[in-house]
Amino acid sequence: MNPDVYQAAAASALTTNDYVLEWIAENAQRCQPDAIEWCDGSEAEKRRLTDRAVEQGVLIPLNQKKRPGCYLHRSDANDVARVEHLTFICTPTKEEAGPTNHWMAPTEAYAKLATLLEGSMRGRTMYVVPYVMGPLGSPFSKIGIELTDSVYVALSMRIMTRMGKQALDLLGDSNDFSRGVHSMLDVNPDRRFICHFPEDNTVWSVGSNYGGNVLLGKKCLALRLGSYLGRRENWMAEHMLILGVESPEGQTTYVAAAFPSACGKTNFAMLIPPRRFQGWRIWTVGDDIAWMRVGADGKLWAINPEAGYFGVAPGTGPQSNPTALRLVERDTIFTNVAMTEDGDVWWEGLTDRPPSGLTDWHGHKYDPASGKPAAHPNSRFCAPATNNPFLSKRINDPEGVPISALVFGGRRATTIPLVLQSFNWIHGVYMGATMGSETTAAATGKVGVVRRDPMAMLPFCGYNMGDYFCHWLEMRARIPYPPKIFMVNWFRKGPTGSFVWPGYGDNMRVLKWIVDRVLGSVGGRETPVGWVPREGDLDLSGMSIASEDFMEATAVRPEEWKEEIRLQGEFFRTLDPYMPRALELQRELLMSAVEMGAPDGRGRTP
Ligand code: GTP
Ligand code: SPV
Ligand code: MN
Repeated sequence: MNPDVYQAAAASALTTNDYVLEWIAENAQRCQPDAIEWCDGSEAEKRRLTDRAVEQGVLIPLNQKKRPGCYLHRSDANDVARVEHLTFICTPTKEEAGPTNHWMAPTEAYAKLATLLEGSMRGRTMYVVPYVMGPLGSPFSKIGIELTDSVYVALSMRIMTRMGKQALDLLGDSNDFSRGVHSMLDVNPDRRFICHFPEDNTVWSVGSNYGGNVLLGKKCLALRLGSYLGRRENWMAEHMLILGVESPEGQTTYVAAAFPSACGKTNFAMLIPPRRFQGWRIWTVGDDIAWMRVGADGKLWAINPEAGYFGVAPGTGPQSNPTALRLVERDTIFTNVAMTEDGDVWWEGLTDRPPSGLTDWHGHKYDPASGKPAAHPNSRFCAPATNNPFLSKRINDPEGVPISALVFGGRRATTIPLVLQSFNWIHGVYMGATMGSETTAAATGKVGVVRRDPMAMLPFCGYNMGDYFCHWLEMRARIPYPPKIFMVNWFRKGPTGSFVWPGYGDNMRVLKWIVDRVLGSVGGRETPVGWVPREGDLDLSGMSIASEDFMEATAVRPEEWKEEIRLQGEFFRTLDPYMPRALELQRELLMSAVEMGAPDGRGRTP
């Protein structure tokens, strides 16, 4: 490398931290950038980087009258989602990564990626992106630095995290920061690897420029490294939204919910209650990730480590998520959505029919007769949390918020009722551990097949899934006042193949039942597999749902459950010999209960 490049970088350094400076020198030596630029997080820097991205064609300015500060990015057509088969947990032994993760030995992974990174930034700028995950000054928070040759990543990290000099100021001369190295290389799937080194608090990501693969604070640090650190340090890093339910009397109950990718977290976190629930408000704390630990009061407390939303665009419309539409009115980077004639954005579900004169996500003229979507099914918006009119006031609270209920949910056409309350913590952990969901476009691969996705963490757990279950079970002893645990399913289908529950805003009715169960103020029906609301327990007023649809939505059918529990057992066997015995015993208990239960599935009434 031209030594001047590093000299110049050292001279403009935003820190005197030798650990940071040495690490940058080492990576600059390897990647050979033409320039090194420290990101301070300022407005001037945002303008400069945005102008540069536009010049390079990385960002396309949208209609600035309609969408001030908004830009469109079109990713490479082969680089549109997370790549789980190219994502590796690089622990010293394969056992530590466990049977659900792809594993590479650390020495092998470092060597392989070092070769790929050799000279990878020639002709490019290396951006030094310091960031904080979590509120500044919170005991929960973690500091990371990402070195990247993508201006799109630098600008997106600015939205998604508390990015800039403040992170380095907080770090001081400490060595306790997460080290991320990212190079797009030539965006070639054959040279694409996302490697995590939990023991070194390090991630190296090459060959992609897409979302969860490259915004290293998000899935890589906040979930994969985070879950590993959480186990070591007795806290939990979860793929969960966090919301506050405020009653008309002004009492707020906080709920965290884990749904797999593209299964409704952002929508649920921004729910607008139906008219019937006048005076009720849902406040968003987070829409994707929760870091939770036990507070001095013995409750479980959560923060959202992120500062923005990287949300799914398709399906976001004025009916489904009006709040999200307000989020993306300004200062938003869109990826792989379609563009209208007048430089606005469009995606399937924004309006009933595509406007004429659309440009599709590839940048070609859109032909509605093609049968293909105009926006990629995993197209996304990246918007600052401060755009959210219903952002929780507690968003920067260093202590976070106390969690009263944990909710697990998947996309299941059959079997799983609208809502189910667990009998106790172990049963709740069992519900999370056996979660299944039909696959979506958020990851590459076949869409629509049921796969087990424990706690929605299958792609994000940074260590052995069996040990992760143990960690969940062991947390019970550390939480004197644990949250109640529930399971939901917005996606059950009737005999005609359509959803039996309308979902979206009407999910408020289920949320209200959950909150009331926590407060102990509403009844339910005990079934062999948990508690469900009876028809009168759920407030259905002001909505049109046929009684048989409600019965279908909440039905617990022994025949379906016997098969479900059998399949859950099959999944557990794939985790042997790491499965905790408590969960297998819970499974057997549920199976016996189902076998003994009332054949009509009606169970007992309290
Ligand atoms: P990630 O960002 O990938 O983690 O996804 P997410 O869990 O935040 O999912 P999101 O809220 O973006 O929703 C994904 C898709 O599910 C969208 O197309 C929504 O329209 C759809 N969806 C969300 N909530 C509901 C619901 O209650 N019912 C139905 N039928 N669909 C829903
Ligand atoms: C997910 O897939 O769960 C996401 C999007 O939230 S990504 O950041 O690409 O992982
Ligand atoms: Mn997610």
